Amino acid sequence: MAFEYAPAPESRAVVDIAPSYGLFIDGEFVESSGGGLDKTVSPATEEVLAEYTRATAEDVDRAVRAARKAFEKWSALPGSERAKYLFRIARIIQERSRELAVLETLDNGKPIKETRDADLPLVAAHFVYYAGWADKLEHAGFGPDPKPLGVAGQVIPWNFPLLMLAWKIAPALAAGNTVVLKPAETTPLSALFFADICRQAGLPKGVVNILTGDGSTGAALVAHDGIDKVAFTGSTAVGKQIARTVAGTRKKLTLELGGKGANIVFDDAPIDQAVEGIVNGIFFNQGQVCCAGSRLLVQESVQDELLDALKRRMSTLRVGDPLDKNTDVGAINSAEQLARITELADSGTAEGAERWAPSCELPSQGYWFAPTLFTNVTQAHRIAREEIFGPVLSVLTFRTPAEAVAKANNSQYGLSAGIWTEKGSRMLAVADKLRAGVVWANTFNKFDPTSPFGGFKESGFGREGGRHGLEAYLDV
Ligand code: TAP
Repeated sequence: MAFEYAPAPESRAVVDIAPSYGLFIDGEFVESSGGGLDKTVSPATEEVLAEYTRATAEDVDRAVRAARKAFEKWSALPGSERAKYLFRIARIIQERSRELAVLETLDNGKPIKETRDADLPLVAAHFVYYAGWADKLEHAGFGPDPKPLGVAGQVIPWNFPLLMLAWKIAPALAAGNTVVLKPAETTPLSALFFADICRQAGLPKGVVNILTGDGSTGAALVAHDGIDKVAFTGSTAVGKQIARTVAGTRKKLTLELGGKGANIVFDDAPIDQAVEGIVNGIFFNQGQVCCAGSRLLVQESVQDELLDALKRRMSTLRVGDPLDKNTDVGAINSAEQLARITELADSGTAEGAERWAPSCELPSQGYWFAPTLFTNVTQAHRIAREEIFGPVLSVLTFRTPAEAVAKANNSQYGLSAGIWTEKGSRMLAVADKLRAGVVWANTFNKFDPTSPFGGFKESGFGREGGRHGLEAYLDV
């Protein structure tokens, strides 16, 4: 049965969204040279939240020029001065975190519990962490006098809009670069609020420029002659296109692409703890996470016990109003994403896997998908190979550690993996053999600004976070 709901008015009141937004170029919100307006909607209610501007190639050129001009002075500032701005940005983010958490939840559809407790604290932590590096670059292990690259063109997705912005902007600025960033078309608002935070922090004009728009804006930015560095997070298909555009130019490139993470549960694992990790691995942010644990590999001897416990736990997940603090699973980000998830899940049934979902009422308005589990999955099934980017878990089994490793590595991707076992020696031995950029042991989806993150194979190259994240923005 479906039900109607309206977002809690008291939470909505903490954020003041303007009816429409311009582009943020050279420290000002300005009109486009002719790109027109698009609408961004709340995926939970389909309510229009605001109109934003679609940047043209001419706007891209204006923003890159502004960033180039600002680069001269910004890169010449002592690192300790750049650090002051980054610390100031971090502090303002902390002060405005309630407002930003509600904004992100409205525009993205993810539960407020997550924006409040995961996204926003991590965003502030990233700026604090890289502020700390700004005056210590010569000690970062990249030689005595590392130089910034210049202007960075950054394109980010919709799954963690403000956090992906922080991952890109904080290290770039700390290293002395200036940036032009394009957020995804379905989630432009937190980047526009971030532009306001840059003004509030007194950041020099042109150091950060925000261009809203669709894929064509991203393509124009990546292709622009005036940028020295491209940083992209998103789908592998677009990542390949970008690599082709950048090939043969002076531009340095980092790509953070898709994944099909294996969460491996051995028979000696603490089952209740593993169940929590599996749920967190695939239902956090509705599974719209590049490092999601979307393939569960369970040792045959504990399969029945684990699946019973997992189904019981999935039955307790609360799906619905993302602004409700008790909600575990929010809305899918867009109608297009919902259609992709639906199509892939249907292929699972068509190819012979067994589908299960707890009974749950989904709201009648908005984009929703119930937490779903597939058993009897083989490695040939599309749901075992393709990134679903939704709350859908594919379960496969194994008998020996060697078989677990072989199945985990049998993927075009290599971004993340999880291991659940009591044995430390097994953790280390298995982790060593997994071709995944991040391997978690007895936990999943844990992030920290000090830790590098990135993929192998078609999950991309380059690392974000930690000392390694600076390297992407320095001429070393
Ligand atoms: P993408 O199309 O890759 O979008 C990511 C970003 O790139 C967005 O800002 C997008 O703009 C922009 N973009 C699109 N085409 C571009 C081009 N030719 N040149 C430069 N920039 C371009 O991802 P999506 O369509 O939102 O999602 C599709 C699938 O990608 C998902 O189902 C999921 O599997 C995967 N995905 C992975 C990740 C991560 S973190 N690995 C993140 C998002 C999606 P617009 O959105 O404004 O068009």
